[in-house]
Amino acid sequence: LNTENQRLRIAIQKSGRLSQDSQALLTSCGLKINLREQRLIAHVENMDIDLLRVRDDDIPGLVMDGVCDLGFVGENVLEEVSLQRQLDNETYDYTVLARLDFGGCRLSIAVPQEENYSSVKDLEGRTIATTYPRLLNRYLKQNGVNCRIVNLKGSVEVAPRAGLADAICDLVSTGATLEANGLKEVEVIYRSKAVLIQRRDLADEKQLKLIKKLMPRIQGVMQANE
Ligand code: PRT
Ligand code: ZN
Repeated sequence: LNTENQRLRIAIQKSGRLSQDSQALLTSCGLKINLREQRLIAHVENMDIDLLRVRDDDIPGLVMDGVCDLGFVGENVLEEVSLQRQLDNETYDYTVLARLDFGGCRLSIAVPQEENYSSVKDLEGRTIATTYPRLLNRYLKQNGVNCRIVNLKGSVEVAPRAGLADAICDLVSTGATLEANGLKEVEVIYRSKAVLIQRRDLADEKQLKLIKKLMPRIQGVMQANE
């Protein structure tokens, strides 16, 4: 795959919590985006940039493999993928260009409300359901606790009620989802925001120049939002 001398490729989430804010930020930076709802690729009309619209989980890998030049993604997904790729002996290099002012959330452990809980040691020997097995495993190791981790891609919050797990480790923003499922937040294991990342081996002069032009605009938009 020849990535020299071509349009800058930016990976963004196709539809989800980061899509609107990522697109709005780029639009505020002056990009005229020609969005056709179902298309994988959206061309930027006034700059040599293409947007690749994908699942958020695919964004870190696309950047780390050098298939996309930049990507907007949550640090939670970035760190999880990065840990997994280290274990799989795959490349996991990237550069963070900016920490953004959206997509804020925390990855937390929650247990049933009626449970007595005083410290992380109470989780010893328990089963925890999560979509973030690597981040959870790192946290448990650092705290010297042994648990069984059940990997679920969705509906994590119903796992305790369904008898699949004693506790969960999931993203929280307002806490309403935990509350609605009879759970309480007991440990925050990771705080996340959306970030803009760049692939490590980007060397094309034109593309680097374009990024140099974009970055002050992004910083400017974020300052104006403060
Ligand atoms: O389809 P695709 O795979 O691209 O999307 P997705 O469904 O995997 O991700 P999406 O769109 O839900 O979230 C994308 C990113 O937004 C996450 O990786 C986080 O970085 C960030 N983010 C910020 C959140 C939340 N806040 C959040 N609250 N992601 C998910 N949630 C969910 C959480 O999983 C739980 O189900 O919202 C619920 C909790 O919210 P509260 O407000 O009830 O606490
Ligand atoms: Zn996802």
